[in-house]
Amino acid sequence: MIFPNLKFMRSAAEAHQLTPDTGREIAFAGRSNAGKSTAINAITQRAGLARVSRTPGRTQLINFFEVTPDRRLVDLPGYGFAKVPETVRTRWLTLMEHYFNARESLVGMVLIVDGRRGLGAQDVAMLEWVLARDRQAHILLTKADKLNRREALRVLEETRAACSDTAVTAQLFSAHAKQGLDEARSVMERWLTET
Ligand SMILES: Nc1nc2c(ncn2[C@@H]2O[C@H](COP(=O)(O)OP(=O)(O)OP(=O)(O)O)[C@@H](O)[C@H]2O)c(=O)[nH]1
Ligand SMILES: [Mg+2]
Repeated sequence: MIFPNLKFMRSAAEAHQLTPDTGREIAFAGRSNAGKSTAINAITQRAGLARVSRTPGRTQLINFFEVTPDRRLVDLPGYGFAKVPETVRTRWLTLMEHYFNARESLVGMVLIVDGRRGLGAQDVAMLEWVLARDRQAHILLTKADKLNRREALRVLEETRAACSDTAVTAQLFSAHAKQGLDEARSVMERWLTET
């Protein structure tokens, strides 16, 4: 296990509440309900650490978790939910723009994509955001337990093809079936340690 001392640090609803921008951090982004919090819990083997929401779009906060004093995991609020007021959407955009524009310690983004849906327009926009800032990105095609072998391979191929002009990598993942955990961990370990 590479996250033995993981602990919750704080939630931020506004830019001034972000943790100090030092060291390195990895952000988990994705559509609401894609499985971000579940993926963080599975990868870190800490059930219930990042809250799993029953109502999509509930996590409108940036949640910071400390790996070691200068290494963090960040659970970003999801996007793409239909039933939220315009004010909530605007607040999301303001907070996320601030985060991506300012955050020096962000080394990479793990993009959580529901394997049954594949990459959507907003996922592509997120990837473009991090790539424009010269950060790394890795896609987890999650809920793979809901796909048969042929469907899983097809979405993996399509995703890799969509990213073929970039250094973005992609893998199949399932928190429920514990599929792809080590592959995801090794990418994250590399990002948090490489010089
Ligand atoms: N079958 C299956 N369901 C999953 C998997 N991962 C997550 N889920 C389910 O998907 C739903 C959403 O999971 P969350 O982890 O709360 O998703 P989220 O992306 O954090 O959602 P927001 O915080 O609202 O943006 C929950 O009902 C999970 O149980 C998986 O690997 N397989
Ligand atoms: Mg969540």
